[in-house]
Amino acid sequence: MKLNREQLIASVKEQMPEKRWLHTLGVMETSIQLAERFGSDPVKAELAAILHDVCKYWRVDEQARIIRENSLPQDLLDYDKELWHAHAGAWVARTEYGVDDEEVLDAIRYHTSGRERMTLLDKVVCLADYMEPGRDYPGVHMIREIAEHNLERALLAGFDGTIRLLLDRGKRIYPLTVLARNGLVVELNELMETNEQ
Ligand code: DGI
Ligand code: FE
Ligand code: FE
Repeated sequence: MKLNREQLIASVKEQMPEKRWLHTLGVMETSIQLAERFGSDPVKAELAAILHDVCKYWRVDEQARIIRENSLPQDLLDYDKELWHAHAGAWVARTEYGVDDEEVLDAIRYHTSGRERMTLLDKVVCLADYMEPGRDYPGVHMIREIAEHNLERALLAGFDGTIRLLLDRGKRIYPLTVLARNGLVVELNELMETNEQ
């Protein structure tokens, strides 16, 4: 079903509590800003943001079913349930909302875990999720400040915080998150080397 922007917004809003909808509005606004600041497509960024948490509040067994029955990465099921809504959400965006732009689908799919070679759009949506105005956790001000001028460095600070939290709680880290973090370090080192030349 292909909905226009207003219909899409109304449908997504219906599927989550008010608080999570306010978060989604924050991610929409921040994704557009970051896309404009760092040269990504604001229309795609907003679309990915609208849908990024579409099934966050669906029952977890339903999220697991989507992963099992549609050949999504099965190893997700061995890791924290918080990771599931991103992959399930991309599947829902494609099959229930008719989104066919692979870049947008990837940005939804990897907004929680990240991945090794994140696209500009992946980074924008993932960072917007970390720093939208409603977010309040130690370190968020620093991330917002870094994001004024450096997308990769700000996102790295975000992943580092998540990884630290998972370590402190004795949880496992999904391998894509480690690859995403390492990938950003490599990108930042390469950028520094180019600047030195
Ligand atoms: O859906 P949101 O709450 O807006 O944010 P999100 O999609 O980034 O979910 C983040 C949560 O997922 C965060 O509380 C940490 C948790 N999580 C559990 N295991 C992992 C993980 N996050 C990452 N990046 N990697 C993991 O392995
Ligand atoms: Fe999410
Ligand atoms: Fe989110």
